[in-house]
Amino acid sequence: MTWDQDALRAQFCQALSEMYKSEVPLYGDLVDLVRKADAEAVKASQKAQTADAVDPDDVLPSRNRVERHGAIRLGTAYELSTIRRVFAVMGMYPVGYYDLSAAGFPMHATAFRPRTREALARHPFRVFTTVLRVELLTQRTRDLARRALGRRKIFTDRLVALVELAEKHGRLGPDECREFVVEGLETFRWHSRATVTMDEYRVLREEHPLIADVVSFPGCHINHLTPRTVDIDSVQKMMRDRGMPAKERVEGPPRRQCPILLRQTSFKALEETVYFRDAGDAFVKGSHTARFGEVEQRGYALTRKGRQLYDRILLVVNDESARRNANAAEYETMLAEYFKRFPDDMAQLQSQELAYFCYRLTHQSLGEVKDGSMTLSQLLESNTIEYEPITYEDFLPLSAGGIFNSNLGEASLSKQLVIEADADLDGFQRMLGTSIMDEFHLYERMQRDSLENCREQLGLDEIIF
Ligand code: OOG
Ligand code: NI
Repeated sequence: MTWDQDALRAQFCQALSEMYKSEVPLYGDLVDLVRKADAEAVKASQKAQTADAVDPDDVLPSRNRVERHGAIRLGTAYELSTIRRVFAVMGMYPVGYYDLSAAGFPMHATAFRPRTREALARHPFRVFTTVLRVELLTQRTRDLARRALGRRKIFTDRLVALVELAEKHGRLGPDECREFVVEGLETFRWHSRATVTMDEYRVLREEHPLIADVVSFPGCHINHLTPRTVDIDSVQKMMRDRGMPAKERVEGPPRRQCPILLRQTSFKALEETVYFRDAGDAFVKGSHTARFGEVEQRGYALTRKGRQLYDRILLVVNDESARRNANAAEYETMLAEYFKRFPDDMAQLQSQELAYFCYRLTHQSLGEVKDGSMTLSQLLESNTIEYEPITYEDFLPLSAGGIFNSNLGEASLSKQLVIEADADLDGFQRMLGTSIMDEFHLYERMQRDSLENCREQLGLDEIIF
């Protein structure tokens, strides 16, 4: 068998999904709802063509069915740089920097994910990975965190050995791949026995619930695993109809003809029984709230210009809804109203350079050879070239913030300190041991490569964008 990173990533994600299903059965229910909602959405859009039952698997791109993102929270530079090496074995690399301090979280993050169109199409597994900024904690909490984190080991020795092997040989054999999945799962597994005492947990929690979640356990349990749907409003309705503890509204942009970026909703974190050490090293029963369920719908990747427009509109909506103390329904109305400023038409998104697209030759143009240079709009007008939107493969910190908030309630002694902190990309990259790739750069490259392909096939010297 040949070395296939994409297959290893797919296997790992599948195994993680099975593990999480057994840990959090509500996650399994949510995956079922997504399947139902997608089947209905596909059926509705095909009603004109056929009266037969449709299987969404036959209609949706295969990646949609298996697509998941997860999230983990780490404590130290060693943990971050090691998880980077683990993910690299599966073809997942750090893309994008997310500063969460502005929302009051003493953490920053990146997303590990595949980078190329081909790898994303084969399996787009991604993991949002945050790391604690200990320098933003109060002295007492910092000491506690350092002590607890210094004692734990979140990777098995065998996993680290397999990573070293993969780095040395540039591949793993079939047996090693199977072992890698088994050993890797251990890092993400839930542990109900805390490494701290209940008093220590309380101190951590009082400063911020997320600090307690990062510091108190022997592993970095996956805190949610998110399936992708094509109709999030329908999933949201189903969740609420079934009495799942769903959030009041879907986060992110409103429903549109041309979906952009990312829309997400979630059900609230579960209260779970955990055991804390007491002074005599026996275990006492307590509880912890961290793991939740989430679902996402992905739309077009926006250019910097598009993203700025999106951020501006959202800021106005958030300001105004805060001023008016708007409820969920009022917020929804405001969102729809203000987003009328964001073109909802594929041709406008393309011509105004608000979103990224992949270009290709139309059927009628195949084989045609032209000379010299032509502008992209000439080629579009003459129906020589067509385009399709590039999917947004990243995250939305603001909506992540919303999800964090809804799951963790009120908090924080040192919140002001955190909110006033600056982003620290350099510090993050030092902990990571490598640099982070800029997500806009990746989308731009996909767009450019697709145009370059067209240019070559048409035999042109240049396509003027
Ligand atoms: C990460 C939250 C970020 C998302 O979907 O935006 C995230 C966390 O809760 O640790 O997963
Ligand atoms: Ni998420």
